[in-house]
Amino acid sequence: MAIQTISTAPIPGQRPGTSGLRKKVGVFQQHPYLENFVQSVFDSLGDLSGKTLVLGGDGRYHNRAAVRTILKMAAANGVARVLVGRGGLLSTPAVSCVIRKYEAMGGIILSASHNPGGPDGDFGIKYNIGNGGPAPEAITEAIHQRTLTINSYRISDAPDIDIDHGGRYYVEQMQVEVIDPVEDYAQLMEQLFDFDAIRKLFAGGFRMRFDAMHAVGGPYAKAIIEGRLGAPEGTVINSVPLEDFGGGHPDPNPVNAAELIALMAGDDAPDFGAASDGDADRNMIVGRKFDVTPSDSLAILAANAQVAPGYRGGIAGIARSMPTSRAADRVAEALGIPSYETPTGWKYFGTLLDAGLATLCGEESYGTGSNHVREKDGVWAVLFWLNLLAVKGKPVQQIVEEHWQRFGRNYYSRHDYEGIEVHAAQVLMDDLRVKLAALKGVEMNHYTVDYADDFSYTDPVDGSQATQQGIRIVMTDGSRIVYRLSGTGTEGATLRVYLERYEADPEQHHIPTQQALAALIAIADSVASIAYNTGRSNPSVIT
Ligand code: VG1
Ligand code: CO
Repeated sequence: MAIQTISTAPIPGQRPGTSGLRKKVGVFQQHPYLENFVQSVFDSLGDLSGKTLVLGGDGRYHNRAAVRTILKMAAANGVARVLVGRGGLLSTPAVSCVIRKYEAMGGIILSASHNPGGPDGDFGIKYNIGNGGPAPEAITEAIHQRTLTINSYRISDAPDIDIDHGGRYYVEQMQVEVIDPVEDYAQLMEQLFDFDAIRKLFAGGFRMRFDAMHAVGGPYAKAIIEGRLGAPEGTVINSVPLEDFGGGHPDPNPVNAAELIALMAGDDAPDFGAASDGDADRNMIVGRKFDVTPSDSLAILAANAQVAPGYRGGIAGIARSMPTSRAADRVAEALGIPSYETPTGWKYFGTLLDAGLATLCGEESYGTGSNHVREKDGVWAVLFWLNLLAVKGKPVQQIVEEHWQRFGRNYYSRHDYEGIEVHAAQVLMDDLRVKLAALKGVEMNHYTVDYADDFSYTDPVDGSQATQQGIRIVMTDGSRIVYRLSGTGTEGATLRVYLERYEADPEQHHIPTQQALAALIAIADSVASIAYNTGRSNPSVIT
């Protein structure tokens, strides 16, 4: 066994996006694409001797090969110990949990999250820091800078270890502990939620379907919901992680989780439906014939947080990404706690959680979480809902409608234009920026523009700044249109248009969402000339 130093040359384009570096599998398979990036991560971290790292991924195609390579590179770079999930599996929130519990220096997550997998699908890698959360921009930028100057990487030629059985192994001097991917996470969930109450709920005949979408959430949901909580076998469907997610798109929204939505719309629908994404950090909540929007889910959990033992003492504040609806802000106001508006991506919540300013966080993209870890957490959100349903004893729909009656309803939708030409997307955004100043006071479709700007953010804890985080047009009644380009895609560009309208009157709470937002949708198209710029007359995905 020997440690080898292999010369290499910089590869352009290794810049992490909203959540890590994501590319087509074929790109990661090109030697030394992965090696260059991993060495750049290690080089940016400084002295690794005596340090522990956590390693795991969502099990997608190339996960195993990447785990093998990274273990040999970690050993060659002097890492003392690596905790790796059995089979190379760890959900994103589980990595966060394990980093925190064992006080690791950080962790490497192998996932492209909601992006499809398989040989022609996507792969991804990201580094999480010692608080368990995604590396902040300063670190991802340092990693990217390093990828531009790298000239060698270090790797051991030791044989592969067996990652499919728990136990302690060695690669060179480095200890590798193959851990159960679920155990530490499940223990944390038991501390946060009233498992007895949820067990009683299931024992009383409550029926649920959890669609793990053939992704890494399956083992967690099975072990916790069917195992510890006693839900009948078959409650969790598509529960075995597959390298290609069964050919599906592991994004838990009504479009991609159509199987679950159809089931929940049927006459024999169970009481409760839920789904999680590729790396199990996203969640979708569904009632009988009733979908809950992620922004409402955040607001409802915040308003009812005290039902869960982990939040009985109250919550300090709520943080949401800028495009997420303002439903949670109304709850914060009623509770007399602060609300925070951050750029898109979980990395911006880390400082607020660390400083104790926010307890709950959420994004419109089916992401909800809290200070229990530093990632959004799909299974956590589902357990929170189960706890809520057990305490309230009411159907999902009733809980949501009562929430609207009390706080008003924020009609909300996101329109995605996927795979449009990169240049066309850039032109659209640049043109919008030029128009912003002139929009103030303009009247369109019975709305008047209060202000229009390009969202920039100064972190209240560390003062770091982020600019150009989404163009927003805010109307005098609080309705909003937001435009952003996705930072997680691997092909072309994706334009996201976020639409929100507030309605206080309960008599007006049952309009179909797209109809309720029709005037704003028309304004969004005309201001940005979406059809003209993208050549698309309709979005490819509406959530
Ligand atoms: C999307 C979502 C964002 C989320 C990010 C990572 O980013 O909009 O809210 O944090 O994915 O989620 P973008 O840049 O494509 O809009 V995950 O579950 O893919 O790690
Ligand atoms: Co995800």
